[in-house]
Amino acid sequence: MGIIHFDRHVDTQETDLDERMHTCPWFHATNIRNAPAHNLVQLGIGGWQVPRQGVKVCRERATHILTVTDITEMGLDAAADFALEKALDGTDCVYISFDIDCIDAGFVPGTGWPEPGGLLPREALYLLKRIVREAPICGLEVVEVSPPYDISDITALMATRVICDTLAHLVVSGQLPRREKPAYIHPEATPEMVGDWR
Ligand SMILES: [Mn+2]
Repeated sequence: MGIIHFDRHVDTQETDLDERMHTCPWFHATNIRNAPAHNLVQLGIGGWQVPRQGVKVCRERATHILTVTDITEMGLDAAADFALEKALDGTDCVYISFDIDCIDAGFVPGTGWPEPGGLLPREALYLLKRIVREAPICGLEVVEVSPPYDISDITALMATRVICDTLAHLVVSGQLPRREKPAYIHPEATPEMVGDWR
């Protein structure tokens, strides 16, 4: 599988304070044969509040990084094209990891490492739309939402939007059915009520 990773941070160092932590998942994930580093695409990188060891690992393993500046300069569609091309090169499907801090701190205060200068919500949602609609998706995770730090639930709402948009794009692209098959269909139910299942 390819991995498309939305984040301000690369999260590719082996350990952090001698432990495997939330700064380390892609070091270990890309050690798995089914998830080669050359199919790891990292979108929105550019936060300052992380150690630099991960950058060295990205260079050694040749992961694909688009910073927020890269995405802004090349345009959203070119960035989506790049992500899809690299993540799908020789793979069967794409796993999406969405760290909420890829979005500018002004929109997502409820996270452990809020970073200024991130993606706008509409930019992140557009990239997500292109990716989910055009790639076979095998999974999505949304990480780093911290309700105790949140204000008026805006971070939680953003995370929920990412999940619900993904589900909707899976339906539109035919990867999920339009309607779950009802457990029971009343004999007098109309097609509008039960969909195509009868
Ligand atoms: Mn992060």
